[in-house]
Amino acid sequence: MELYIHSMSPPCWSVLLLGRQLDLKIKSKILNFETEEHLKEDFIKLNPEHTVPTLVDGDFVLSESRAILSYLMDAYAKENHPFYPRDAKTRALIQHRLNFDLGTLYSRFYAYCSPMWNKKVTSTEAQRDKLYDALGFLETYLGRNRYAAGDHLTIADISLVASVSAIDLCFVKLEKYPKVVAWYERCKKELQGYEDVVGSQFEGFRKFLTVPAESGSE
Ligand SMILES: N[C@@H](CCC(=O)N[C@@H](CS)C(=O)NCC(=O)O)C(=O)O
Repeated sequence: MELYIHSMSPPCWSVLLLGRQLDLKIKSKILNFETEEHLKEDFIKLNPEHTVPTLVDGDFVLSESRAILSYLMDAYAKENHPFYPRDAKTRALIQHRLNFDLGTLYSRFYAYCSPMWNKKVTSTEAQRDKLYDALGFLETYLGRNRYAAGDHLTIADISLVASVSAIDLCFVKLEKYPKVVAWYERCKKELQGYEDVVGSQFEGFRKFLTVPAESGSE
């Protein structure tokens, strides 16, 4: 299997993290965004949306990190693996959290934080407040369970921890969300290879950031 990635891409982190947990043989193909390798014809043929991560498994190609997480579980993990159990309600909760991450948490992170590296746009207070609301929703979910979708790690945690790591590295203050902080610390310890895949990227990523003075949750 080959996985097209960028090393500072949170959606790529989640797939790489799952690969580490399952010990999958995934060959990373790093795309250089500065030279627009992701816009070259060969890659567009694979993924018309030119996004990473993009997985190539034989003649099967899949983008969208959360779809890739589900696919890898179905195709390569043992039956009824705790990361993605068969039970309909558990799976529905996992899917809910993955969709919450895609449509709410990560998208609000991107709206508020991307101006820190993409200087062409600015973010608003309303966007900041929306991101805090999303962290508040995650706090509520983690008040019900120790992990995002129940009492143990699942692919929902792997996706969400990549987003929360990105939020953290953009200096958004998380202290107002103690359950999020405790869960984040727990995931960092429990996920094999977290430091290598994610933690090691913080310093390099932060070099690209211009942080607004008002950044913070008060
Ligand atoms: N929802 C997608 C987002 C993928 C995405 O936007 N990736 C960014 C990097 S973080 C990218 O490839 N950007 C390049 C582009 O859009 O041309 C996922 O989770 O895979």
